[in-house]
Amino acid sequence: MQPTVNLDVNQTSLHNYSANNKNNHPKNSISDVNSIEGTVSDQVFASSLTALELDLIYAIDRNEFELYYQPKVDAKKSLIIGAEALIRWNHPTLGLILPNDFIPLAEKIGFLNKIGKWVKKTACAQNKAWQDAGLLAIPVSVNLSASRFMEKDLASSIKEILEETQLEAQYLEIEITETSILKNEEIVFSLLDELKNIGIKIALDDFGTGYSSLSNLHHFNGKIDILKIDRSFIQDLSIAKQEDANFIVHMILQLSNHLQMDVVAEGVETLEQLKVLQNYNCNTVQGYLYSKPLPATQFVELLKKQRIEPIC
Ligand code: G
Ligand code: MN
Repeated sequence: MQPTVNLDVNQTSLHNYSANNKNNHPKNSISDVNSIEGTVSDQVFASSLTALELDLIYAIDRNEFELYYQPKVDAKKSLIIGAEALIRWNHPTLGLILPNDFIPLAEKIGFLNKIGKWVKKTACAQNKAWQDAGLLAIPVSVNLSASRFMEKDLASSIKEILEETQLEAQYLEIEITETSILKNEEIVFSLLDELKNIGIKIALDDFGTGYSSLSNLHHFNGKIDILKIDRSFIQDLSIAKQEDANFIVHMILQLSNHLQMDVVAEGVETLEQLKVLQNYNCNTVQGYLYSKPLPATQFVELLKKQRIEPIC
């Protein structure tokens, strides 16, 4: 049985990692970890999984997931005003695996719900711990995949996590992609209302990449608080050549201003990009120019300083 995913890791170690490795898993494993929802026979189910998928099932119990945090910055004041929590998988033999390489697998084996809950709970508990330690109080955002919208318990599960971790709702933000919204508008709308009632802010992630985005945006008036301009537009910003990207970003900023939505420019990597954004009055940015996503132990050092300058 060969893993079928294209992993951005050492391929040799991946191929050496045969399905026989599952003998290393604890006995009665699948029932024990209680991770798979549904009534499929454990054995049949287990034998249909790749080695990597099996590993995924154990990753939470083995403490292999980790959240990294990337600051959102007020570039005018050089202040950290938020953070995005991003999941990473520290695989015991394959090393660091990025979400694009395992979230689709998790979705396939019905494990996304569980990972989603782990992410929210960990981000909320971490944020609360930072606040309790007297550090800067900032909202931390988590990413929600399209399929999570189809699950009925989402709002109540978020409420539960907030209660459990004692984090105030204003310090949790949810990032959703516009494509996921366009797919199931009705369900999404009622969910957005529920989340709004809890007091959570909603950001539209990768904005500009879905086709009908601009014309549809006014439908989300009052439902979406923040637009995150996709990094593909930011990458093309230029002072010398006022090309399409400048125009599109300027237009998104004007529109969001009109709709009273805040804007975050994501993937800002250069001072030139920052300059163009600031010329258009966009001061909230996220990207390598300030910081890569960092493990909690390193992010806390940024939080202590509160201020952050571009890395030049
Ligand atoms: O889709 P979303 O915006 O949630 O994706 C966040 C991803 O973008 C993370 O994996 C993060 O590592 C990556 N990222 C963050 N800042 C930058 C940046 O400045 N440039 C690029 N190329 N990627 C970035
Ligand atoms: Mn995001």
